[in-house]
Amino acid sequence: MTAEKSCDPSVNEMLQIAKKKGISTVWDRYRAQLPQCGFGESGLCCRNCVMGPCRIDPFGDGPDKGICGATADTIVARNLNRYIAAGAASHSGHAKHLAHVLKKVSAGKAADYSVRDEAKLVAVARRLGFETGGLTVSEVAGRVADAALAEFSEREEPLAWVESTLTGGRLAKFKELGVMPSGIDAAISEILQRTTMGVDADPVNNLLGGIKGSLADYAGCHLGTDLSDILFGTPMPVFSEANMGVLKEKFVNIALHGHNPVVSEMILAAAKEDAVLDQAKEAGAEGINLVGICCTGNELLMRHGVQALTHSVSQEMPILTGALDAIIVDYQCVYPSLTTVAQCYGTKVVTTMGIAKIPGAVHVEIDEENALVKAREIIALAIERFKARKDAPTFIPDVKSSVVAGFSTEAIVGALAKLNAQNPLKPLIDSIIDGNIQGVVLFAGCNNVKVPQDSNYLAMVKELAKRDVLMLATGCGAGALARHGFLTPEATEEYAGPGLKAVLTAIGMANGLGKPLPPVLHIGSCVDNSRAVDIAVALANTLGVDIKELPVAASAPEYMHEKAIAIGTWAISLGIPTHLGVVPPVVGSSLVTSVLTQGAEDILGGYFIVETDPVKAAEALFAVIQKRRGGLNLATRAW
Ligand code: BF8
Ligand code: SF4
Repeated sequence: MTAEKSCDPSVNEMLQIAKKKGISTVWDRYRAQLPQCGFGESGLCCRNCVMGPCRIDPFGDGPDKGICGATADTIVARNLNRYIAAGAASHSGHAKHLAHVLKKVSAGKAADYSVRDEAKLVAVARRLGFETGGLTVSEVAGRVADAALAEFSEREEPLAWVESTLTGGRLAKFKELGVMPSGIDAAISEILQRTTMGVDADPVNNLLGGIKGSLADYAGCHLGTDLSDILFGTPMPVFSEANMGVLKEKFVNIALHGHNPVVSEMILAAAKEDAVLDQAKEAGAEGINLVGICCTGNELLMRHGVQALTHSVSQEMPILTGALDAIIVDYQCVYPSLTTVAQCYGTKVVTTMGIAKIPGAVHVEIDEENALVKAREIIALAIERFKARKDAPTFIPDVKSSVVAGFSTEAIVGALAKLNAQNPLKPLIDSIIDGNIQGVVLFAGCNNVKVPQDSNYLAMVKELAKRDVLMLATGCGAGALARHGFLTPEATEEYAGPGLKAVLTAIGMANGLGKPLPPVLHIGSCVDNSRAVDIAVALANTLGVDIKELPVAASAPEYMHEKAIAIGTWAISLGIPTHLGVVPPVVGSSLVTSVLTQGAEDILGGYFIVETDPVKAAEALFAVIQKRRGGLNLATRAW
């Protein structure tokens, strides 16, 4: 029964408790929704004006047009665009927040924050074409922050974070298609306009608008990565652990959840202060144990080795241990149900952002000007809850895996430089050419209640690893693989094919690890999918080809969020074939479906592969890699 819900043993342990106590979880609420609306599932429901809602009968028995005359193709394309706009608003809202922090840092107005990575600041400034000689760190930070903020509104020229980070071939393609965004917010607002009643009824033109919106999302993601690295440090390899076994009964356990390191970095800083620790000890705790959920967790894991508690669909579960004293959230992917479950246990749910409040939570607003003071206040709430529960029994599953994370682009290049200091990419390129590495697949995205948690990731990684495919992972996908021990040298020993194992061992040994690198490199949170692009662009430029010719692919095997749809769309636009393990809500239009899964290949080089069977999906991605190897005149292999 529970295996249908999750492959994670600690989640299944918690589900038993939920059942015993009659606590409703995401899986119960999913069941209550079944059967889900077929019109919504196929993208055929339009609510874009109040003459509606309108729905198109996919079987041709009912209406074939909305009241205004919009067809199935129009409605499906418009709905897809709105997902993309919402995804882009989320990623870029996160980036804009960071840009404001950097701006305040440069003006001396956010004393708790600083530029922790000056080298990255200078690298980003130079990439944008700024002279940095003779300028102070604050001055350079101010210019980068201004350039970042200027990305949002309408400008006369294309987005700097698109133009300065992609291959010439991609930029030429986007100009040819007229999809280069000239402002992130402008692109989002353009989608909202063109999809209102009576504007863009042409489905293909709408899809081009969606591509433009997705490129705005890409810019937001890349900005998010760059600015986080500048403010909080560029990740370098770290060792840590993942899963609910990281909770400690005798500690004040605090989970940090959401996306933006702006809040969680302050909680981390406050938790290290002697006075705060003393407060915890006075309450009878041995210390403060910070752990991460979802992408905030990824940000902390990547930069500080903070242990990962759980991800995405299982975010309610750690509360059932009784040992979680507080969940501090910023925004995005936070289930409102957390407060309902928390009420049964006394766990404090603390919201921190004005745009993201939850009924039943305590709200402590964190501004850049008061961040540390507020962080201390929030930790005090967690300590208070610890005091109340310290003599009560806890049920912490004895389940955790070790993890190696922290593979920023800089960290990967640094590790490769130990093999070839002059030309760090050469060992990787040589391995792809000689076939020890067949290609590279990026795993991204979420868990989705419609898929047994983690099952698709696990099956696909096993299939691809044994066929010598190197993998990267972000977001809750990386989290899934972390919880199941796939981000370890031991996983390379167990699952990698001989070629991949040899390469990862050579890199691991050259870096003093004494063991291979993991078969899947954790490159960060969901905005950090931009790191995968940086690697692909560097490979393409070194080889003198475009991204659409590289033996690379992506997979979102259990995605659910609008952000993931935006990322998937820019991935195919960048020329990366992208697998979706959950059927997207577009099947109500055969035109839109065929453009996204077939036509896009001719136009963009990338396209979606929709496959719910993970082994078949892995086979499809391997076939993509082989086709592209053939295109580069490299030796190919059968499945
Ligand atoms: O931005 S993978 S569930 S946490 S949307 Fe959300 Fe999905 Fe997780 Fe990260 Ni990405
Ligand atoms: Fe119906 Fe057209 Fe209004 Fe959509 S925009 S709800 S299809 S009338």
